Amino acid sequence: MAKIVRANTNIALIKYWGKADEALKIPTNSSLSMTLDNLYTETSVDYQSELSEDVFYLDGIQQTGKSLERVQKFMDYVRKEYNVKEYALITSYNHVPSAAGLASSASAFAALAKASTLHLNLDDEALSRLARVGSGSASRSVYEGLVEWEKGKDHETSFAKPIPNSDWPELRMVICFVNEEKKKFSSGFAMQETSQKSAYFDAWVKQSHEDIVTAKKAIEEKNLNKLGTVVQENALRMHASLMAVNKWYFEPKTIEIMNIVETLQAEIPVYFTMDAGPNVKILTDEAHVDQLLNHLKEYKTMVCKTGKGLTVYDEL
Ligand code: 2P0
Repeated sequence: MAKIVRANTNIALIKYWGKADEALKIPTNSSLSMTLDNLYTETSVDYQSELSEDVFYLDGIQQTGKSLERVQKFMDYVRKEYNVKEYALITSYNHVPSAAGLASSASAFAALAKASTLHLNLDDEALSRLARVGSGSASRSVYEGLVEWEKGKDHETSFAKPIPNSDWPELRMVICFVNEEKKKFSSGFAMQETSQKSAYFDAWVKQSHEDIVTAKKAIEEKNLNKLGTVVQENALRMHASLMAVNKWYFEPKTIEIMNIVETLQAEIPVYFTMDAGPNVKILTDEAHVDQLLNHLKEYKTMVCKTGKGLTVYDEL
């Protein structure tokens, strides 16, 4: 029986937004993320000589169309890169609401990168590069805790790695579910529109280089106020660059939660970030979670800690 690989999803503290190379998903800026502990994908890949194409089941349902094509394209890349001859039966369970800006593609392609190459025993750097080809943010889900994806300049140099001495067990990410339906438009499309047409794109790229430096310094100092401030600013900068091409992911509840967090900031360290969807994620620490949740009673929430990197286990 094929082994199962679990990959946790990650939330960017400093966002990836824009590609220098569309096919290989080389980004225009480095990004920094927190791997979460309880939103994950579990995947097994069983190569079978009798198959004439890859077959992909997601949450028990055989996939067709775009969902299947994206996985087949990735598997074709694995076959070519690592000289694999067979097609595979791929079975995946997503414990992340798909396509709602909760980065399901990050955990999905990190798990698939490892599950499709178990026999090759690749190191984490190679797995991160491979996961990136599936989905940029997946390069970061290879690792536990706080992670930096250095943009690099080509396939060899663009991969993620753990941030040294960044162990921060008190850190929490509170997810506020605004809408778990499929997002309005894909992040790939939104990134492309922004990088090609937004008057603010160059400024976004330039500023994000500085934001990475600030965030890494704050992590080194374990300074939550400093980290949270740059995290929130960076998210707003990303969304501002997108809004400048007449597109946004925010819904009324997104703004309501942003306002609640802003008011609370006078008292406690809480900072919001949003991705390619309307859901809000709030960065805080263990000591302030209860007070924060008291103000979010009318929303569905989930409290996450930092989570592990890729894990492999035998089928039960
Ligand atoms: C991030 N996002 O850093 C940013 C912030 C969304 C907003 O990475 O095109 O699914 O597959 O490389 O990784 C979501 O984009 O995009 C994302 P592709 P991906 O988390």
